[in-house]
Amino acid sequence: MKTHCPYCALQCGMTLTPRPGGGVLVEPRDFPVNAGGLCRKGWTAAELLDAPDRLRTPLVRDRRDAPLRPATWDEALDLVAARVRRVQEEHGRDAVAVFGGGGLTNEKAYLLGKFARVALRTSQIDYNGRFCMSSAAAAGLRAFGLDRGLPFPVTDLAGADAILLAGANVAETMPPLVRHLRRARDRGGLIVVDPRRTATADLAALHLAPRPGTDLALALGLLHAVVAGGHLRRGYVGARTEGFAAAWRIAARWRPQEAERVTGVPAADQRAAAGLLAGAGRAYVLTGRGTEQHAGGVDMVSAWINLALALGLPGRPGSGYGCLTGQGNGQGGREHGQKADQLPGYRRIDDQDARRHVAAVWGVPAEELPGAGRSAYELLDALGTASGPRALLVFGSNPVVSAPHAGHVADRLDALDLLVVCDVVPSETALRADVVLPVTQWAEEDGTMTNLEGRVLLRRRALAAPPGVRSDLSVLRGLAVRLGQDAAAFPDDPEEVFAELGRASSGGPADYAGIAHDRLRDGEALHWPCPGARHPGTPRLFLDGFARPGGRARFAPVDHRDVTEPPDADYPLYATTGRVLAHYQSGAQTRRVPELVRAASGAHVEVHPDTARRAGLADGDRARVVSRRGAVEVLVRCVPGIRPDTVFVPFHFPGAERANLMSDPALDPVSGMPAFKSCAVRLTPANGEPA
Ligand SMILES: Nc1nc2c(c(=O)[nH]1)N[C@H]1C(S)=C(S)[C@@H](COP(=O)(O)OP(=O)(O)OC[C@H]3O[C@@H](n4cnc5c(=O)[nH]c(N)nc54)[C@H](O)[C@@H]3O)O[C@H]1N2
Ligand SMILES: Nc1nc2c(c(=O)[nH]1)N[C@H]1C(S)=C(S)[C@@H](COP(=O)(O)OP(=O)(O)OC[C@H]3O[C@@H](n4cnc5c(=O)[nH]c(N)nc54)[C@H](O)[C@@H]3O)O[C@H]1N2
Ligand code: SF4
Ligand SMILES: [Mo]
Repeated sequence: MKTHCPYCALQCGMTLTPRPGGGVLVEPRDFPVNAGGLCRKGWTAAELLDAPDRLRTPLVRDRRDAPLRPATWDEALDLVAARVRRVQEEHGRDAVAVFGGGGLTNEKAYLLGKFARVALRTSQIDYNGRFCMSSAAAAGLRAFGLDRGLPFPVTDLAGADAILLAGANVAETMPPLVRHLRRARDRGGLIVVDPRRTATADLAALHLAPRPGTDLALALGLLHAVVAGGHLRRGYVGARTEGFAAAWRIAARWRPQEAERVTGVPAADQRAAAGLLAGAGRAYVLTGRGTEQHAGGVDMVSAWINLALALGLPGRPGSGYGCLTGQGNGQGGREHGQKADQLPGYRRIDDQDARRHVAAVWGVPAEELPGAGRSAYELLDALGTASGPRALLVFGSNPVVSAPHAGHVADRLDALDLLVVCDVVPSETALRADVVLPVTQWAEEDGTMTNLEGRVLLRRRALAAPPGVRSDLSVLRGLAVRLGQDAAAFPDDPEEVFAELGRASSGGPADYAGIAHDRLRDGEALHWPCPGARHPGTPRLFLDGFARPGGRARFAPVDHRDVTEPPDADYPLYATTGRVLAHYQSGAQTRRVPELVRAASGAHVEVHPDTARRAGLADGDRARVVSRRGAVEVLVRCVPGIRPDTVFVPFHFPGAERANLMSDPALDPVSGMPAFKSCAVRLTPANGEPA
């Protein structure tokens, strides 16, 4: 069976073949994104299907302090419905909240949003994509009027002479994508912006290593260098953009020497980077989480977009700006209504026309649709408080490990009257739940995913699910019916749900109306928008104009601000967090694959040897990384390629190794993105300080 990987946004093509003696063989196939390649996580993905502790029956807890025990589906769903009703009767509709995930298929994300607004009638729904894509999405909307991570096929990158990667470590996070960077790399045009010398930076002709959280100043320095070097594309800026003068008034003050003072990146390197981009026939500026996951992340992305606009890249064939979406359905997951302020088709929930359209598809009065709710961290932070939700339903996320200030988030979850978690494995969040519902996963069900280039793909059911598990769609249907909804309004057939999604998205910015499972089964490559059954889809956006008034892109007048938590005498180092090749996200899935555990069995802190020595630490020691919120205990890994003022901890591990015990929940005011990529810490030997 031809299908796609369960993990990241590349959605690499693979084939699954059941083995005669049991188990499944995974092989890469020729799909443009991965062209026959897979990363280690993809190769071993089938092991997840029969993980020894795979959830196979619903579990319930009779009291908060009682252990989870097996239950029938009817018992578990009846219990959830009864307690949801009671909470809503006592505390109002918004006392029940929903938390979704960017790994859910489009069908699930759509039905989850509908379930929240129609069956629960709560405004309190958001999802983990808030922690992932939201800053780039907001900046993209502001600049181009539309947010599609890559507004061009990934394979277009292969034609570029120069590419700047800001805060993306694709050699570890999207290995098969590296092949599309080859030409730029061979021509000496690959530029990587990262405080660490990553495996990706090793491929680059130029590695710029800014202090964490100073990308905006760096992008201003580069913009200054482009203009001062006479490389501003005046014709393009005049014809296709607006707002340059206001943006330049700020950038004019940021000569590269000034940007060097703030970022630590030598002015000569800034000029070299500007020269490489300006001198390339075809060039791209791409951003990843390193530049986006800051309390000022939206403005940081805007600054990189400004640079791309000054160079005339967006909307030009063979060039552009793009954000590298992360989760398997990180793109589709942010289009169809599991976001607090959104309705399907990438519509705004406060837009009256959008409400009327979607309410008509749903067969409910538009006035009954709730308004916008809290963003992800604000929602988690409010759980169990006097004004916050008292019940939470989680689908496809493991916030006990992945949310910022995770110790506090775990306390908030424990303060709930009811926590329900739908998952395939007993994640750290599921283990805290009152009710755990076991669901089918990727290879056991059909469903569509929208990959990082806006291409909608069909993941096919390749094998039977273990007895006792149900699909997320069936769970939503079961709950909706128990809450008084008509079963027909909550289909559990993915194809039927997708057809409804098409109608709900019709006419919206992310229009899927013309996409259908059978077109995808036939192998058509369909990028949204695709408004009609005979429409060929839109692989490249913006070639004729941007999705803003007059077709013009907009420069944002953004200026550098310091990080929310600069280092000081007590916490003298920057800590940043991110990923390693072998593990995926909270690790709930990959920590159950033996080969991946052998590759990386626990967390570590990457630190410069001089910094380690000053802290009395050597390679292989146990260290504590302590912030104002908490401490992480990890192994020391000395690497000369990281800035001496910065340490790095991967966030895939649970318990005392949780990077998010220390991370800063300061939020971007526009996107609600937490500052995962920068907080102030000190480093001590593990036994040097009481816990
Ligand atoms: N192996 C693996 N692959 C994955 C995932 C995974 O968990 N594991 N997750 C998927 C998902 S959901 C996502 S979102 C993507 C994320 O993919 P990436 O964005 O590539 O991943 P990160 O490791 O979070 O961050 C990238 C880099 O940002 C750097 N960085 C830290 N602070 C700063 C800063 O202030 N400025 C700049 N310029 N860089 C900084 C870090 O050192 C890190 O190397 O990966 C996807 N692919
Ligand atoms: N410190 C720090 N924290 C971070 C980040 C960082 O860079 N640094 N990155 C952030 C980013 S970019 C992201 S995307 C988040 C991700 O963090 P999480 O939201 O925790 O992501 P996952 O670990 O993918 O969680 C998915 C859960 O859903 C389950 N699951 C998988 N498929 C299905 C399904 O079809 N249905 C259901 N019901 N469950 C399913 C999995 O088993 C797993 O338990 O973490 C964020 N947290
Ligand atoms: S790069 Fe992403 S989609 Fe491809 S095999 Fe690895 S995890 Fe799967
Ligand atoms: Mo992500």
